[in-house]
Amino acid sequence: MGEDVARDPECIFCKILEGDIPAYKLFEDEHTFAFMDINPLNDGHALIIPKDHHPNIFDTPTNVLAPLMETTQRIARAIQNSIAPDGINILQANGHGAAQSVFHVHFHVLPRKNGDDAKLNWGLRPGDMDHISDLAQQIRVAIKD
Ligand code: DGP
Repeated sequence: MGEDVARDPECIFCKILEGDIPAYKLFEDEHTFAFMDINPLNDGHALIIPKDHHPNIFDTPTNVLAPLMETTQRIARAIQNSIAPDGINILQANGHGAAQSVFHVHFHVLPRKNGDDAKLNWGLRPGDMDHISDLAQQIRVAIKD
């Protein structure tokens, strides 16, 4: 990790990390990066990724998982304090059978609404980018050290 980050040039999340594709960034530190999901299940849906490319949880070293979980907690708290959903699921998918669509390990912070009847395979529908941008700003200001 760090200066010798492993990237996959074909990976969409690596392209975001390289700045080749735009993203609504929420937070970054030495090892992790957090940004808004562009196909949100609900308002405030965010993703947390390591800066190193690892396809899934099986391949991800524990020294990468630890800071990833720390950032996931930081973002979940910020979403709870800003968007104030009825609940939050933390979700991480491995393999097509688990509906993994991007093969760079990531945690979803999934805000939930009472009665949203969300399914594990919720389907990828494009969100409203202006709305996502507004939500990102609300979350950013709620992130604590
Ligand atoms: P999964 O299906 O668990 O692999 O989740 C991948 C998520 O990544 C999915 O909710 C949609 C999101 N996603 C896919 N492409 C992009 C992208 O280019 N930018 C952003 N911000 N999110 C993306």
